[in-house]
Parts: sequence; C-alpha cells; structure tokens
Amino acid sequence: MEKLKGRLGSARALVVLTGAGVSAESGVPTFRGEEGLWRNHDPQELATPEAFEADPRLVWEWYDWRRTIISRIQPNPAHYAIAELEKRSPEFTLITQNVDGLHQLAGSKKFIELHGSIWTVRCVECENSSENRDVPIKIPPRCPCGGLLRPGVVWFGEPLPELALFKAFEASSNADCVLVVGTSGVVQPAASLALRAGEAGAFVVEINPETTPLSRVADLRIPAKAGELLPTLL
Ligand code: BV8
Ligand code: ZN
Repeated sequence: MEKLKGRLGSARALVVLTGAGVSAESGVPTFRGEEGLWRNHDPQELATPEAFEADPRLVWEWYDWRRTIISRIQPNPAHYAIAELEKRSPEFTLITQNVDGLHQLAGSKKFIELHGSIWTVRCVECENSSENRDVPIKIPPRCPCGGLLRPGVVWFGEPLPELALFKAFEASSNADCVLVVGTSGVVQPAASLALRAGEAGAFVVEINPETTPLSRVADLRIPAKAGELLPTLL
C-alpha cells in the first residue's frame, strides 16, 4: 500500500480501467461470474449481432432484465472512490468496459465508455441513437421511423467506437499510473490497454480478488474487492 500511495501521489496522469467487477458490490451480475448466466444462456452468445438477428425479442428480454436490475441499484464505494480520484488527479481518464452507467451516477466526469451504454438505443434502419430509460421497455422497441431499436452497446464481433478507442489508447500511452479494477482481462481490445500502458512505462496496478491474464503485466497486484480497497486507498 505504501508503494501504491507513493506512485499514486506522484502520478501526473492517472488512468483507471474498470470492468464488471467494479459494479459487483452494487449487485450487478458480472459477465463470467457464477451468477453471470441468464436463463441458461451464456452472455457471450446473447451479446452478439447474430443473436439479435435471430431473436431480437429474446435479446431484448435479457437487456430489459439487466436494465431493470441496474435501475434499482446504487453505485458502490468503488465508484465513488474513482470519482474522488478524478477530482484529486491533475490528469485523469476513466476507461470503462461497463455499460451500466454507475460511474456517471457516482460523479465521474472524464470517462470513456468502450462498450457503449445499456441506456442508449439505436435504430437499425436510420442509425439514430437516443437515451431510453424505460423500465420495463416495450419489446421490441420501435424508432419513430418504424425501424427496430437495438441496445446501444458494442456486441462481440462488433468494432468499438473509433473515437472512444483512440482516446483510450492515447490516455493509456500517456499514463504514469494505471489502476486496472474488476476486469477478467479477457475481452479485447479493452484488455490490451493495460498492456499498452505498461509498455509505455506506466506503473500498472491490478485490483481484483482473482488473478487474470493481466496479472503478469501488473507491477503490483492487490487481491481485494474494489469497494473495500479503493476507499482505504483514498
Ligand atoms: C472486436 C457490451 C473486432 C455488451 C461487451 C479470440 C481471441 C481474442 C479476441 C477474440 C477472439 N475471438 C473474438 C475476439 C474478439 C472479442 C473478444 O475479446 N472475445 C473474448 C471473449 C475472447 N472482442 C470483440 O468482439 C470486440 N470487438 O474485437 O471487434 C472488429 C474490428 C473491426 C471490425 C469488425 C470487428 C467487442 C468486445 C465488446 C463486447 N461487449 N459488453 C453488454 O454488456 O451487453 S464485453 C463484456 O465483457 C462487458 O462489457 C464486460 O465489461 C466485458 C469484460 O468483462 P469484465 O468486465 O472483465 O467482466 P468479467 O465478468 O469477465 O470479470 C469480472 C472481474 O471482476 C473478474 O476478474 C472478477 O474476479 C472481478 N471481481 C468480481 N468482484 C469484484 C471484482 N474485482 C474487484 N472487486 C470486486 N468486488
Ligand atoms: Zn429509425
């Protein structure tokens, strides 16, 4: 902890890279944890354009179920601590893989949503994107143009938003210190941001109760829950 405090204190540019684990203590099911399954469907199968093409109703029922859970929960101490770190850091970028919007709710301002947002919908016809917070949502939701609306998230096999990815790589390359919090480090290209930061000379810290493929890249590993560790770090 002393080493980490020293590095954090002296960091000019801080990057925090988060995954589903940072929302776990708020009660949001993680993707790959035991509660990650839904009606025996593997999220990896449902979060794809093929699944939506084949059965938009089923995919919307899954997102509606997740939106309903997320709409009822609050950010946890990890989210608030990351928002506080932003206030204290001269240069700060939060890069999140999460689509739940809990970082924003906790006050984070300088964030990049690599995989979009569960509260955004996009028309498959006219491509118009808008915010939609209906819980439950009328399934299947329709655009005023008549087109089918899809969740405004990045599915497996889909490219990440170009600008978001560019900004994320730029921030990771310029970081003095990177906190990798609550991600299993298996999804690309998000996971490679930690590698890039390490290569560019950043001090990389992994905060996760489990080891991950990113553990070997980390200069420091803290086997702890984000909601417990981050507030003490502050
Ligand atoms: C792309 C939005 C190319 C949807 C998501 C083979 C090898 C390598 C890569 C690939 C491959 N085959 C395919 C690929 C590419 C693929 C990929 O990476 N697959 C992996 C699974 C092998 N990637 C893609 O398809 C990406 N696109 O590559 O496009 C391209 C380019 C040009 C043109 C066309 C195509 C798109 C990836 C985005 C997918 N969308 N989400 C939705 O959410 O519904 S990803 C999904 O997984 C979520 O966003 C989630 O955030 C993300 C990553 O998971 P984690 O966040 O890490 O969550 P997880 O449950 O896995 O882990 C939780 C961790 O927290 C655990 O480690 C746990 O220990 C820890 N934890 C638990 N509690 C706590 C905690 N930590 C701290 N405190 C706690 N309390
Ligand atoms: Zn439309």
